[in-house]
Amino acid sequence: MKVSWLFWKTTIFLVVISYFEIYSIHCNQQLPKSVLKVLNSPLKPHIVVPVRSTCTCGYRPMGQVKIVGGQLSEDNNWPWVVPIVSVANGMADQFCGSSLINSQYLLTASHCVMNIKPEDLANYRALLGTNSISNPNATVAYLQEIKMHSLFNRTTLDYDIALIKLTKRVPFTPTVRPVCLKQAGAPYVGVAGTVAGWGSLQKGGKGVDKLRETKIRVLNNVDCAKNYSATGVQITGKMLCARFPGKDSCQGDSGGPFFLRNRNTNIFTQIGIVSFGVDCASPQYPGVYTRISSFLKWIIDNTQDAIYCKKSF
Ligand SMILES: *[C@@H]1O[C@H](CO)[C@@H](O)[C@H](O)[C@H]1NC(C)=O
Ligand SMILES: *[C@@H]1O[C@H](CO)[C@@H](O)[C@H](O)[C@H]1NC(C)=O
Ligand SMILES: CC(=O)N[C@H]1CO[C@H](CO)[C@@H](O)[C@@H]1O
Repeated sequence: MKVSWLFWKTTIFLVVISYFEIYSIHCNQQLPKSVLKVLNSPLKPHIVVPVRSTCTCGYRPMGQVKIVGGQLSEDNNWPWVVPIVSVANGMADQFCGSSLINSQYLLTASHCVMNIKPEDLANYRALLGTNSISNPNATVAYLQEIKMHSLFNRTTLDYDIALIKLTKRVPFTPTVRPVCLKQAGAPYVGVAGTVAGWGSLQKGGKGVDKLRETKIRVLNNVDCAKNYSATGVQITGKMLCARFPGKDSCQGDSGGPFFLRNRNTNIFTQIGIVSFGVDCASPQYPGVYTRISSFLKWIIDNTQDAIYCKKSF
């Protein structure tokens, strides 16, 4: 008699559990804590992309599209390319590049911001809506917080990625717009894209006022590692290499975006962040970029309070 009761108790318990399991799968709802305790099974955490707006990422008004290697960009050519300037000396000194990825965050390289202390954030500005540092019409944004990747290595420059949170949400306009981060078509070997920055045109040179852009082509990591093998530099899976003979990103371009155009939709997607190279424009040493496809979850996790445009991921 007792055994039988235990049997029924167990059966009812299992039925209840299965019910909740089925319920949780079909309804995809948050279960009450008590039920979770009973189930005691790891519910797979899923990535929650922050609130989406109806805006379009990676889009720029047509009629301005004009890409020739190494040319001066038209002003407002790239609504998501944002210069970070230092104003510590009383003037705007070009500091690093970045890209607008949502309503309140810029994506840049960790090595750009690794020496900025929280109390020094007031010495920096982000210039929105312009491709020229001296443009008086730029929308000036202030920096609130820097989020570096915890695994960033200053020696190897692995995990060279960081987020800059602005003090306020940025209204999107035709000249201020985020780039998409959706990584369809990775790993991109052989694909050509654009890198844009204000860095020097030659090694050791001074930065330029107006944004410049270059078309470069993605190379596979194995060949890239061979090119770097004599230097002791490690090309890791978190990196992506690209080159174009005679044209490369240079110092000062750091943190800026490397992006691709979808030929069918004319939508631009960022796939890399300018990280490092040995010499500027050296065919022997391709430019090395942070591979964004490796960091989508990290980006989403660290920008939960932002608004993304639809199809950002
Ligand atoms: C700034 O805006 C004014 C007024 O719209 C315009 O006349 C001027 O050309 C702009 N300057 C630059 C550098 O874009
Ligand atoms: C950075 O990488 C080097 C070389 O792999 C390693 O020796 C060092 O411990 C790393 N530093 C950190 C802080 O992880
Ligand atoms: C291993 C190696 O040296 N690979 C390439 C490095 O870059 C030069 C210049 O582009 C190539 O010719 C090599 O094949």
